[in-house]
Amino acid sequence: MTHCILIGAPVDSGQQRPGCLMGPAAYRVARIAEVLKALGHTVEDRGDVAPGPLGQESCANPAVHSLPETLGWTRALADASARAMADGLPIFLGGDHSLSLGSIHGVAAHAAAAGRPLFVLWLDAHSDIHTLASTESGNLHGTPLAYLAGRPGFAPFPPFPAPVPEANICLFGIRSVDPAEHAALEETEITVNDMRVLDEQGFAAPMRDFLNRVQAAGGMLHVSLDVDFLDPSVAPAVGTTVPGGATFREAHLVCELIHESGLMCSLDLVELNPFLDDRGRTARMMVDLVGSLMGRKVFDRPTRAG
Ligand code: NNH
Ligand code: MN
Ligand code: MN
Ligand code: MN
Repeated sequence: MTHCILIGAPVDSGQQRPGCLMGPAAYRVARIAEVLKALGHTVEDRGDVAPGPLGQESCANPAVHSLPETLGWTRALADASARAMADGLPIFLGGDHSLSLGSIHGVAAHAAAAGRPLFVLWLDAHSDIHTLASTESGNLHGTPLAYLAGRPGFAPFPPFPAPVPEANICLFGIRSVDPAEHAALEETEITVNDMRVLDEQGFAAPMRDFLNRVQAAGGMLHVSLDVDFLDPSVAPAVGTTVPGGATFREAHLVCELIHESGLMCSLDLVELNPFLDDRGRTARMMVDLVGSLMGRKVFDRPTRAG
C-alpha cells in the first residue's frame, strides 16, 4: 500500500499548442484517484499548483519563449514536489513536459537529503535534452533532461540540486531526436534505448537491465511518462505525435515491470492535451497505465526473474 499524492500541474508554457492546461482535470475525470484506491492505495489530491510569480528573465537565444512563465512553474513545482516527497509518492498530472524541470528538481533535492542516488527513466518519443542555447523551437518542454543532468546553459534557472549522473538516466522509446540533441547524447553515458533497440531486443530485457541497475545501487527511481511514448493509434491526444511508438501491450508490460521492481518513488504524466482527444481515450489509457504502474495485474504470480 502506497500513499499516492496527486499534484495537478496545468503547465502550458513549454510548447505552443494550447490545451495541456486541461490535463489535470482530464485525469481526474478519468478517475485516477478511484483507480488507485481500488488497488488498495491511499490517495491525497493536493489540487493544482498555482503558477509562481512572473519575473523579467530572458536568455540569449531569441527562439526561447515564455521563459518567465516556465521559471515560475519550475519554482512552484520544485517546492510542491519536495514537500510531497516527504509524505508519499507524488504523481504529477501535467501539463506539458516542462513541468519536469520543477518536479524532478524537488525529487532530486529529497534524494540528496536522504543520501540516496536518483535514477530517471524517460519514456518518450523525444530525448528532451536541449539546453536554452541549443533549442531551435524555443519550446522548453524539450529541455528538462539536460537540466536534470546538470548540463550548462540554464543560467536563469535555479541551480539543479545534485544533478543526476548520466549513468543513472535511461531514455526509452525515443524516435525523434534533433541534431543538437544527437550530438549531446553521443558524448554522454546516458542509456539510449531508442525504438530500433526495442524493436530488436523487445521491451522487457532492456527495461529489466535498467531496473536491475537501480536496484543494485539502492537507488530511487523517478519515471517521466510522456504521452507520445505511446503510438498515436492508442494515444492521439498529444501535440507532437510520432509514428512507431509503444503499443498498448508494450506500454503495459513496461509499467508492470516497473511495478514489480518496487523502485518507483515519483511519477510525471506529461503532454496530455485533452483538446485533441477522442472521447477521452488517451486520458483513460494513461490512467490505465498508472494502474499497471501501481500494481494492477491479471494474475498474481512470480514472473521470470531478470
Ligand atoms: N525536440 C523537439 C523540440 O525541442 C520536440 C520536443 N517535443 C516533445 N518532447 N514533445 O517530448 O522542439
Ligand atoms: Mn517529452
Ligand atoms: Mn515527447
Ligand atoms: Mn524534434
